[in-house]
Amino acid sequence: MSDFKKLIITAAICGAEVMKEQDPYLPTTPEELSDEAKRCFDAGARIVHLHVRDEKGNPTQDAEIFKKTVAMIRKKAPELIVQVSTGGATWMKPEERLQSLESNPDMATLSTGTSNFGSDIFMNTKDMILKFAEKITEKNIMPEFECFEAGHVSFANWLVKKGYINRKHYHYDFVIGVPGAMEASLETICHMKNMIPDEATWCVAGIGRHELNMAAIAIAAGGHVRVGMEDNIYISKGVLAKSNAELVERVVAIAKNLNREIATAEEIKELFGLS
Ligand code: KMH
Ligand code: ZN
Repeated sequence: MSDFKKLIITAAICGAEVMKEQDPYLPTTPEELSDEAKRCFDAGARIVHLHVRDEKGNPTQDAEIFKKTVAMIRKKAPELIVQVSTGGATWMKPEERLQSLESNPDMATLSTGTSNFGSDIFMNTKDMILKFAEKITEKNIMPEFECFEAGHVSFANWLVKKGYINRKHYHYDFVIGVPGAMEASLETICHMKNMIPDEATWCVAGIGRHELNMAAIAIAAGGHVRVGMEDNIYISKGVLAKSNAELVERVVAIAKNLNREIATAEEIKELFGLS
């Protein structure tokens, strides 16, 4: 298990699935996303997991919108680590998804396998993953392995073993509780965390009503946490969170009660080998 004891909180502030009609508090414009990223940083998040939307509020991987949003985040919260999504939305083609890398982020997600995603399929074939890994490596971006299934952890390990990804440090995100994919449970977390290399770090993103309990388990067990409106829009049963920062504050409170300090951005950059 990694020696890094402090807690890394990632805020997934928008995603590609929730729409403003469902949640009027969802940030979607570059202005709103950058303000929200800053609020989350102030609340204790050190990584922002970023998707963007077009003028109509629909998911897009448009390079210019990513560039504009990332630049605004860097201005408002210069220390925040920016992680762009290469997952996009389920219907997007690989080339479209890869455009986010043009925004010069610190990190990017790398989904390491195909999974069910509600009624859709989130497609990540071996060829696609190798291409994504190559592009991410070319740009010297730190990948976060997005694992929706246990086999995705195996494939991420294989990428490392074969040298397709070669970094100072590896960070895995277990996205659990997506309808049709790996269930959100203590057993799932234990199984997936036992598969990763010793010095790697692991993060849990529990989907929907699983967000809070899975975060609590991860914090207690030495893992790290992702929360935000991409994964869950409620602060309590039937009550929408008014900001992603409320969801971050809630995990900070759990961490404090469990005596886990929140990592600084500087400490994470050192661990991850981000310059
Ligand atoms: N929106 C999901 C289909 C990622 O950001 O890398 C994929 C996703 C993963 O959100
Ligand atoms: Zn995402």
